[in-house]
Amino acid sequence: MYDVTVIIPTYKEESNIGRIVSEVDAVFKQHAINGEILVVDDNSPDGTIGIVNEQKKTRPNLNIVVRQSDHGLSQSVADGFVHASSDIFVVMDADSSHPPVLIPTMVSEIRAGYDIVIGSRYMEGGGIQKWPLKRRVISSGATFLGSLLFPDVSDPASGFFAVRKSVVADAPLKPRGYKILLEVLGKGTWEKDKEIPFEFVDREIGSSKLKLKTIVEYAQQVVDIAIFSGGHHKSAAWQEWKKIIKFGLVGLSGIVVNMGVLWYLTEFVGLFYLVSSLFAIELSILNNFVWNDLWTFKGTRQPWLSSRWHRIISFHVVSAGGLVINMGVLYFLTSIVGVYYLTSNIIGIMVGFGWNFLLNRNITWVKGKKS
Ligand SMILES: Nc1nc2c(ncn2[C@@H]2O[C@H](COP(=O)(O)OP(=O)(O)OP(=O)(O)O)[C@@H](O)[C@H]2O)c(=O)[nH]1
Ligand SMILES: [Mg+2]
Repeated sequence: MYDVTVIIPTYKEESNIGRIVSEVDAVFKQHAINGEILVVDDNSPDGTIGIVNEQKKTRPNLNIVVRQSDHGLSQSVADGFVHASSDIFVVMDADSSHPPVLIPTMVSEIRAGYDIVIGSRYMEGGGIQKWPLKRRVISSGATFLGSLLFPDVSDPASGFFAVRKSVVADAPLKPRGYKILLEVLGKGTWEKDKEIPFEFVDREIGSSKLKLKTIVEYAQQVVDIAIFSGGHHKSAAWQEWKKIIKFGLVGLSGIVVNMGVLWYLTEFVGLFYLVSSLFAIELSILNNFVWNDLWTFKGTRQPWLSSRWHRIISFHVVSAGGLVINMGVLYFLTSIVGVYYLTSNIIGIMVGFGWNFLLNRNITWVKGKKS
């Protein structure tokens, strides 16, 4: 049994594997960590396997799994979880994009009680070196999609992370594609996560394997986790769904208020219908605010917005923006693109809803200390 297993998935890494193995092992020695290095290779046709076998002669803590079927990065890492001989796993690339010096920190954070420790490129202090624009755009897209599921994780698509064995041991992982971390976050059993920043260094040698298929698989994975979390009400992603659903229900209640007030003021008070509508809109916004404040975003208030008036004003500004966006989409799709106006309006409502939800979640009710 080892203290920790560093899992390194490889495919055709003959020019990198020797270096990363000795670097990781040096870190183990420096910090007196009884660590295992587990290379999980997809039967690379180059010299990768031979180099690892050669190094094994002088490094008893180095092991290799050579996979013969179901080729894939995520599958390989999941296989590593099964073959590792320890209770703490660190996953990292072979091409020195991930700094081995962070391994001891990750391990001690797991020991301190965190279930998952993520090496983040997107938090303060982290970064990416030498990436072409195309890679940055694709990566940001992947990160954005992932953050819909895990809004509190800055880099849910990171390939560098540590995880306690119990998180993944019984998890129904469906590994595919490149982003095993998302799968672990979505299907694993965990409560506390921590991110530590690191500077991602692009590979210098060897070839990249990123393809269009990777992007499609990733989108499928996000949908799969979203559906999974709907049936597993303890998962982190479900907490986010719950807010979206509550926000939607509150929005529906707002429509009822709006219609009711419009009808009452026009029929019984005798106001001109557009004047009634002004009151109707304002009352529905107030209705939505109160429900969202007491129910949807309960317990997620940040001190600087802790006064209710700030939140009311912020909610009004966001709602006004949502209305403009809804009408803008309606106009654009109907008059410029030529879409049937009721269809345009459904799309407009959805875009406006997305705007309202995201801005209110991130500005009006900033996640922070409970008040
Ligand atoms: N076992 C296995 N490992 C893989 C596979 N594809 C990639 N890897 C390894 O996974 C790690 C990350 O792959 P990279 O190709 O470096 O991916 P990337 O960092 O997104 O792209 P680059 O810019 O090319 O570095 C490396 O250690 C690869 O050798 C695969 O299909 N099977
Ligand atoms: Mg790489």
